[in-house]
Amino acid sequence: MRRHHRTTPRTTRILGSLLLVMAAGAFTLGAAPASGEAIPLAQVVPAPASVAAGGSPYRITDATRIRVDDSREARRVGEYLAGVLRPSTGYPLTVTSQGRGGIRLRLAQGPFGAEGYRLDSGRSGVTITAARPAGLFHGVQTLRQLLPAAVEKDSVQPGPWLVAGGTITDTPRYGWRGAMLDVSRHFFTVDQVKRYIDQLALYKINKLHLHLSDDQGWRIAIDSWPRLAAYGGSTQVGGGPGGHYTKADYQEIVRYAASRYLEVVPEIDMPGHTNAALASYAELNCDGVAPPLYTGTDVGFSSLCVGKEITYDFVDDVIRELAALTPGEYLHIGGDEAHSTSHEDYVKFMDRVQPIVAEYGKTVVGWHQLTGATPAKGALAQYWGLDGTSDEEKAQVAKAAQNGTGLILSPADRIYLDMKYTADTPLGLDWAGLVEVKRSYDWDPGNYLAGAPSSAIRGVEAPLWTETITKSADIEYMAFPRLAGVAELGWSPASTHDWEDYKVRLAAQGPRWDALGIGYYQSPQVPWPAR
Ligand code: TNX
Repeated sequence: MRRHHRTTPRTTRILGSLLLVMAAGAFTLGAAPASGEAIPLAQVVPAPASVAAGGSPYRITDATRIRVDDSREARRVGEYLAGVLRPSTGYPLTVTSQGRGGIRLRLAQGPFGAEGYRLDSGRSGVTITAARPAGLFHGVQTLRQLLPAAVEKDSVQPGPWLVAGGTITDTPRYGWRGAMLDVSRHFFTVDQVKRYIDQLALYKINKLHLHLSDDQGWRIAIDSWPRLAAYGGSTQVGGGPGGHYTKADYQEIVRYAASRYLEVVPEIDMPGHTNAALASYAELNCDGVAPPLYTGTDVGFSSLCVGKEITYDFVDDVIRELAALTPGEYLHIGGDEAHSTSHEDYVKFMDRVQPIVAEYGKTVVGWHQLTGATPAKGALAQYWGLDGTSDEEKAQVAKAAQNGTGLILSPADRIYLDMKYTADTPLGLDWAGLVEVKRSYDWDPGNYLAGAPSSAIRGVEAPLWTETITKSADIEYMAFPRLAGVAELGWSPASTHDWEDYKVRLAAQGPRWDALGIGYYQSPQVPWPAR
């Protein structure tokens, strides 16, 4: 369902990449072009749908203004862009609706969809046109990558600040391009989550799935069941102090994400992965006895009591309060690894709980085990299987997809960001195998799960489970560079998929991450420029 085709023939693109590498080879492989040369339009990650390079570059100077339409949202995107460019350029970059030339953000009808944009660059200016503010925002991320990596620094840099001439026309392949952060196994503060949001926005990720509850911690305040957060949130893996978001904290995350055009998808994992809730309220347990808090890393040992009516009062209250905090369309109810719930109980539970989500106006998302019950109409299943997943399980998911359940693809042996890159990776787990950068990128979501119609594929999502992850530097080391590849799988047309081309574009991100203070894994598979 691609609207735009690459206007530069593939051979030209490959030749272009070769020339780029050869030119750069005079310095170091993949390094920034010599000053005075602009970065090629085709170097962007995720690869744009269509690139037509040519004409004079635009040079940002101290006279450049950011011109926006008279709309609040266009102005907001303009201010965001100014916030990115001012510290490194040292220019005033006034945001205004007056004048000519400069950097223009323009809302207009056109074949852009909800998130696409066109970027036109020439001697007199750069114009980003989109039908919706999200498209302007994604176009701004493209513009950032067309400027030297030093633009990402927070102190004044020499420039020059050239944007190559030409046109990029761009629109995403999938509407769901997600990242999940597990804030339950280890708690992450609002500021840590915001930092990750900023990093996700660089690559046009548009969903932030927060795994808000698990055996080790309940992380969101629920007024009607206050011990969930106060007690159930009081520890984490390893026994540290844990933490939780107040409703105000959570709303601040939602607001910040929205300002970067990401929708927050909250998850309360049920009926398994519920020890923190069971520990907080004895009456939720079938035997009426609260278990102790749990700080280990086992899975599959806890279950809500499917036969007790109070379980559904609890679920109703939690979903009602969480839905009220959620402007987005989706509410994730987990459903994975319910090894302590019988199949019969699991089906019964999901039959009771999915209508509650609908009652509060939200659409169900569940891990793919939900397809073992009866997914509600419109529900999405998040597939986290791997090559070794049994044929029956794959067939069950494919069958649900044939019957209308949408799929979000999160194959564990491809895009679980908590998997180690190599046996030497100091962080992470390896139950799904080792996942180097190439393996993470080199698959096609549109042709991945046999029997699932391609129309069922809503997109991709990269989960980051945090049993071994305790700080922002850990998040960044595991996410970068793999996250950029997931973003490309979700955004770019399948026709652009090419590891040899991608790895050169990816290498050019390294200096940007350095400038942003992102400590990434320097995979030997990628020709990073010398630092
Ligand atoms: C499986 S994948 C889990 C999580 C763990 C993760 C560790 C899934 C839906 N459940 O509970 O944290 O593996 O990689």
